[in-house]
Amino acid sequence: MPVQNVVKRYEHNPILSAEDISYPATLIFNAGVAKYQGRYVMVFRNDYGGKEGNAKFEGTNIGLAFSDDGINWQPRKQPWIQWQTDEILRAYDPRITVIDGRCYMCFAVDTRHGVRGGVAVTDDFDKWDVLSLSAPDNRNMVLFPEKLNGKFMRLERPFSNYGRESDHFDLWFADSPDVAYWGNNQLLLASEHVPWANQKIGPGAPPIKTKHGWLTLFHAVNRDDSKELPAWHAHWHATYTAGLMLLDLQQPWKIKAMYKQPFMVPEEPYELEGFRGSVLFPGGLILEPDGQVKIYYGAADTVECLATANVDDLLKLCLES
Ligand code: BMA
Repeated sequence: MPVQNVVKRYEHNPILSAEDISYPATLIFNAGVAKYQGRYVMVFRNDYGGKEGNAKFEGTNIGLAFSDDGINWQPRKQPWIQWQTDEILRAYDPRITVIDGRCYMCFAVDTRHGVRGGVAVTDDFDKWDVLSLSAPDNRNMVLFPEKLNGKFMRLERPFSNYGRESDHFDLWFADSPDVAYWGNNQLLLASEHVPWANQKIGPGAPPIKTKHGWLTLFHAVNRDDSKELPAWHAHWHATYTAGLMLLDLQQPWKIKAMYKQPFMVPEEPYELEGFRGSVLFPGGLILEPDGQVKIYYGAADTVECLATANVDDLLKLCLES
C-alpha cells in the first residue's frame, strides 16, 4: 500500500496552537503524548513573547494539556515548567513515556556550556524530579516503555562536531539500571544511512511495542542552500521529515527493518509555513487497542498536529520495503 494511503492527517489539524493557550504563547509544538491514568496527556513546548514574522522570543516553557480522546485537548491554565538558573537557560522538546505506572519525561536543556539531555519523572504533573542530565552535547532522548533485563532503555542523539562534517549527527542507543547512570552506548542509525537526508537525524517518538519489534519514528534533515524556505527569519534551508523503523525486540539497538523512503514529509500549509516552514517533527506515538496508531508531531515549529495509521500497515511498510 502506498504510504499516502497508510497515513491519514487529522482533518482539523492543528490539534493545539497558540490560540488555545490562556498564558503568553506564540509557538506550540514538538510535544510528547502518552496515555496516563485513564486519560491522554500532552506535554508541549511553548516559545512565547514573539509575533509572526519576528524571530525573537522572550523565552520557552513547557505546558500541559489533557484529553479524553487524544484529539480534543484542554490545556492547563498555567505553564508547567520554566527551568532557568544561572547555568540552565531553558528546557524544551519534551517526550513522555509511561514505565511501570510512572511517567518519565525526556527533554533538551540549553545551558551556558552546551546542550544536555535530561530525564525526569512525575506522578502527578505537578512535581518533577530530574533523574539525569547528560554531558553535552546530547538531545532528542526518548525512553522505551518497558525495561529489558531490568534495564531502562533510551534512544538519543549526541552531537559531536569533532571530525564530523557540520550537522551530521546520528541516532544512538543506551541503557541504564536506574535512569541516573547510562551506558552500553551503541550507534543505532548513522545519518548517512538515511537515503533521503543529507544532514542530522535523531529520535522522534518513543517506541511502541508490536509483535514484530519496537516501532518508532525518527526525524531526518535535508538541507538545500539553493532553496529559501518560508520562515519568520531569513536563510532557512532545512526540511525535516519523519522516518519509520522497526527495532529488534530482544536487541533494540539493532534495526530489524526500516521504511526506505520518508514516512511523512511536510506537505500541508500548516507544515510548510510558520516559524520554520517544512519542519515535521514527530514526538509521540500511541498504539490503541484496535490497532490504530496516533502520530503526534510538531509542524513548522509553530503548531502541534495529529495523524493516524493502522499498526499492521506500518509494519508492512517496514518489512516489505
Ligand atoms: C532542531 C530542534 C527542534 C526544531 C528543529 C527545527 O534542532 O531545535 O526543536 O523543531 O530544530 O527548527
